[in-house]
Amino acid sequence: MDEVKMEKLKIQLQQLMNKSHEFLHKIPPTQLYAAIGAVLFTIFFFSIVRLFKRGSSNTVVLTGLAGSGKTVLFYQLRDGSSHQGTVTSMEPNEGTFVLNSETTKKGKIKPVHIVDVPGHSRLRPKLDEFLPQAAGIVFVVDAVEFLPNVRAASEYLYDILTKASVVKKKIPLLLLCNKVDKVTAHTKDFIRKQLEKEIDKLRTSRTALSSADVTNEYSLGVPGEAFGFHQCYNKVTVAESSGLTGDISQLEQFIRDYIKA
Ligand SMILES: Nc1nc2c(ncn2[C@@H]2O[C@H](COP(=O)(O)OP(=O)(O)O)[C@@H](O)[C@H]2O)c(=O)[nH]1
Ligand SMILES: [Mg+2]
Repeated sequence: MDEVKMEKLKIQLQQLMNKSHEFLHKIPPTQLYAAIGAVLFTIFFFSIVRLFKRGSSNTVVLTGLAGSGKTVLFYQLRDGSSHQGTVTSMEPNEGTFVLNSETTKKGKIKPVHIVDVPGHSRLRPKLDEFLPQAAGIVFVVDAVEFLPNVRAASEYLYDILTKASVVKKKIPLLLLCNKVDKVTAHTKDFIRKQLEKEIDKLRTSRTALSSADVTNEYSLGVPGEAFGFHQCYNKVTVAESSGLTGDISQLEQFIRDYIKA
């Protein structure tokens, strides 16, 4: 019984083979080659696209001085709440998730990998670990307690903007002026200008120091011109937020500008 079935199947298969053979013979060879070429090209094209997709990062690094509000922002992005009082600042917070504001959207959304790296100097080597794989850097500044910290913030920002891994890959940076819910918060233009002034001062003192020293770092700005963020190799933009009230739309926009959903 089984053998008969097999025999039938064999014959059917043979017929099919013959038919396709005939069919192929009817097609002019040039058309055949063109078809094969098209198929091969398509396969090639899609493997290249896949390669690039895998290479593109979905990491955004949140950094800045301690107390600027990174951890609160991290929780706002993930959960849509500030987790007041349960926040500690001594370890990097890390997570891969779909932004809370996007969870109601339909369809597949690409999750983002957010790393909150504490500004504590002891943990700064952590930053070197995460920066090379970043698609974007968010430098958080406390817009209220800004002036007492302007020097420290500028030094930290200077270090980031001259890192080879950041400059070579032209990683975009968002200067995020946080805590704008407070009336005493400085404007983002004021903050940008003050940071530019301070970095300008650092630039002269640091190049004087390191000219004979190791120079694997990159220099900032244009020699002989006052420093401005527009001179940076990487794109630097300025925005405002309040992690406390959940006003983080400009931050989310930045993230989605560089990590397509
Ligand atoms: N008014 C106000 N306070 C904030 C805001 N974001 C954070 N804070 C407060 O600033 C302090 C430091 O926040 P945290 O997220 O721990 O800062 P981090 O050290 O950068 O992680 C906390 O007391 C927060 O409640 C904000 O948008 N507005
Ligand atoms: Mg923190």
